[in-house]
Amino acid sequence: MIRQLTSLLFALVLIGTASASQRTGMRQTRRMRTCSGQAEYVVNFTNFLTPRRFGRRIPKTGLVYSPLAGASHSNRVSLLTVRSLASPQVEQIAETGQNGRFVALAEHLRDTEQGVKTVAGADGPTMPGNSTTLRFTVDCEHPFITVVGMIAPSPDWLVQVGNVNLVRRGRFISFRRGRLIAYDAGTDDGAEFTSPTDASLDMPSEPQKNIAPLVEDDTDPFNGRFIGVYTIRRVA
Ligand SMILES: [Ca+2]
Ligand SMILES: [Ca+2]
Repeated sequence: MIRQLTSLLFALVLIGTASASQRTGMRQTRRMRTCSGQAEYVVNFTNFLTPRRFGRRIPKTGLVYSPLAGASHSNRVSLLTVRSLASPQVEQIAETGQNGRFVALAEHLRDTEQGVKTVAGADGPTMPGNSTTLRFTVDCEHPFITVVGMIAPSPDWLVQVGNVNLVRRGRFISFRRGRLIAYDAGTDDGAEFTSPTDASLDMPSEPQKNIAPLVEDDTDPFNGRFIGVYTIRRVA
């Protein structure tokens, strides 16, 4: 009798579990399907490249992030791809800190509806210890955000978040935070903190190399330490 009762209870538990997981499955399916509308995000980059943090590894005045530029975009667009070659637009940022070509391309892709939703650019550099915020609109078709700037002065070093997806299971995420590391754009072999405006100091990489984390290079003056933090916060 006890054994029969036990098996009956066991069977009931199994049925309960199955229907609960079916319900969860249905909820997840519904969630997958419900991506609709759009969301506003504020992306914040904080620059940690101060002499207090990095001492003599960096110039006495610290290092800036050149005026940050970015876009929200679809999965068919990558404005910057780690382990691929830098585009001429990203190369301009890495070599000069100027984002004109990058912004022009992103605006063209936006205006011709080729996978870019919004384009944003900072008014000026992010000084050592300071923060910069950019605002983006994303929707279900354009849930990715990419933001990039130069570490300046430097040979060709970048700070970036690339192709960050802000939709999870059909919903816009509310918050994301992470560390910023230095990337080598692969366009210049120099290892010194030289002025980006003095092109005579450039040592062009021949052939051009893929974009890669600077820590993978012997010349990394930051020793792999993070050079800042970013947050991505939904505001509407
Ligand atoms: Ca350079
Ligand atoms: Ca380099």
